[in-house]
Amino acid sequence: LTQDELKTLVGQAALAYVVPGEIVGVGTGSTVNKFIEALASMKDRIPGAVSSSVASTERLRALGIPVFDANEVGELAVYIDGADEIDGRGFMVKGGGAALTREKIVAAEARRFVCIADESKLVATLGAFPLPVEVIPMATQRVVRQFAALGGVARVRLKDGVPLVTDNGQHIVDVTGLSLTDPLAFESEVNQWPGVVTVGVFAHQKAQVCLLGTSGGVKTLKF
Ligand code: DER
Repeated sequence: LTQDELKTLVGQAALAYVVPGEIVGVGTGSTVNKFIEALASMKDRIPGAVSSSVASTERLRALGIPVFDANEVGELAVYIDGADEIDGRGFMVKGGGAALTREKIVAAEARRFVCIADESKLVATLGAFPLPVEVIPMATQRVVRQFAALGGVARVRLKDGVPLVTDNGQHIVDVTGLSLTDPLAFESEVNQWPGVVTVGVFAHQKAQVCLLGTSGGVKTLKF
């Protein structure tokens, strides 16, 4: 099976976790896009969705799925999202799609985080994937220096040759050279650096379930 086929497999499998009659939390990325396509088949059985990005909102609305503002709804039963990496405890690195801040907000609203990923995302230790961190532009160089002090190399993410601007109007640095052996402590530490909006470690907002697309089918991991 190709990676695209594995993403379709887990995107469809995630429908089983959507609670009829309840608004569903929806993440961002190519795997989530497969979930959104599958969700269209259930759109008459749910009131709609809360979205973690402009990109996902556009896709949901294009399929006739109403999108609510997070402030309009209370607790969500489930949040479905992808990951750049996920370890054996359900801790994740996210932000490859530049939506990490709103993803963490919507994830925090949900009782259960169901991660959908192809098998390439499952790792023993987080940190091989360049860690996304959303920063206030004024603080970028200070944050770069602080990561350098930890042995990390932080680079401002560019789009068409200029710094990418997130849905929140901020910048992103991607950090290589880190080995995240204590994701909970690392997330707490970096999140309070001046100028950091969100660090792309999802340990405090970890996944409880991971639907992993493998050549042998969908594996359900529980954390
Ligand atoms: O940006 C994100 O956090 C996405 O969920 C990303 O981590 C996964 O995107 P993909 O499904 O396109 O690999």
